Amino acid sequence: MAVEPLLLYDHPVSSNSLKVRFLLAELGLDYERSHVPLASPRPAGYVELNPFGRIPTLVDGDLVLAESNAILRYLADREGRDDLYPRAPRERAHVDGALDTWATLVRPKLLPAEDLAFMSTGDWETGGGNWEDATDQAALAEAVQTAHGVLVNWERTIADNGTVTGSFSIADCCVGPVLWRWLRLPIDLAELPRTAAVQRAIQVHPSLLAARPIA
Ligand SMILES: N[C@@H](CCC(=O)N[C@@H](CS)C(=O)NCC(=O)O)C(=O)O
Repeated sequence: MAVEPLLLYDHPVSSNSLKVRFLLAELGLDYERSHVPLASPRPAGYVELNPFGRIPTLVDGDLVLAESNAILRYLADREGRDDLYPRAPRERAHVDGALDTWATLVRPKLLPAEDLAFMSTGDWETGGGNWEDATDQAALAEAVQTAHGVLVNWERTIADNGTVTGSFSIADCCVGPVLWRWLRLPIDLAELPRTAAVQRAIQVHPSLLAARPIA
């Protein structure tokens, strides 16, 4: 019986989609991509598949899975990659904690600066905005300060070897795309050496580059 290829509904500029492409590259899995426009409303067929209309969604045979972190967990488990998502409860809890911390506490505080810097300056379908062109530079500076503030706390939760949890895992796939995007924002990470080390490692990671990041 022919095995259907994985199908990823994604968008080239979406950081949540890039997370999944980053892991798919790391796992060496083939997949097809279906472009979902960021403009609202989303195509009706997509909303049928994913009622919240958010991007990405992964289809694996009869499994339809939304939520990028759930997709990361699923794919690592599917491929039996305990190194990327450990089975041992304590180690798994550490990675799960990192994923949840990022999604609930860190990511929401970084997004406003990205919106101000890029949403208003570039073509969001193709990326390419520049923070220097943002009209409200004072608001952007304040949003960057807020982001720095949350990263001060995050810094205290991560490892000191250029990974989030001590060895490369799906937590790095989760945070990588956003830290990569922040290379294009005016933030000073001099006092956050662990965060800066993760950002440096991600920047040259072959699987991130294979996932073709654009910003
Ligand atoms: N919690 C969801 C969030 C997905 C999400 O918000 N994706 C963005 C693109 S990165 C999106 O769909 N934005 C369009 C919108 O909010 O309407 C996940 O992790 O997959």
